[in-house]
Amino acid sequence: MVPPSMLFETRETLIDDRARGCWVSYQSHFLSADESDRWLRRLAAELPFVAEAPVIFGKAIPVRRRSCALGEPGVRYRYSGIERVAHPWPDGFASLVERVNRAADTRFNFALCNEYADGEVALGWHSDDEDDLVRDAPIASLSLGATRDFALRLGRSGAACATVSLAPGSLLVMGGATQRHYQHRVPVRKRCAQLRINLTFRQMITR
Ligand SMILES: O=C(O)CCC(=O)C(=O)O
Repeated sequence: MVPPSMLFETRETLIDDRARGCWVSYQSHFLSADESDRWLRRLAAELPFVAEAPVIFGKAIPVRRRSCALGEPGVRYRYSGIERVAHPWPDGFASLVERVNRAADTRFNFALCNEYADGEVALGWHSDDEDDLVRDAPIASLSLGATRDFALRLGRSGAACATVSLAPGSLLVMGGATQRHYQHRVPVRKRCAQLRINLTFRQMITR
């Protein structure tokens, strides 16, 4: 499949790994500043965020990051010992989902929302490769609020091969086999004092 980055000039290609069938594209101004601000304020006020306690080596470790899930009725996502069942898309959200669908050339039925209160809240290296996800479906990541770095690396160890500062209103899309070959993370940025909300739109298997 041709990466969307090849089709739209406003997108930047961060990874175009044809040998492995992986690509990552980035669009800095997917939403206008005004839209992005409005969604940040609304989602911060309305979403039912709950604290995360991922299970690491069999033990639940509470972290400051909070999350919640949005999506179609009954869709759920299990990852790191956590289960998130989708709350309905908020009022007025359908047109935004439609825009994200068009940008990624797919139809998402779920979004995991992560809240980063400030730059101390981070997310370690991982791949989104759980059994609940449709294999090799794209994942589209919409960022609102504080700009935070997002790093990708090939394999499960070593240094980042690509890093991008995710601006408010930006859309990053990871496609093809990216989750099978690459990991990503949002590192700590101690000087960042602002709130960020990130939504990763996903295609979940419905049973
Ligand atoms: O916050 C981000 O930009 C990335 C979120 C992420 O990696 C995830 O939800 O799996």
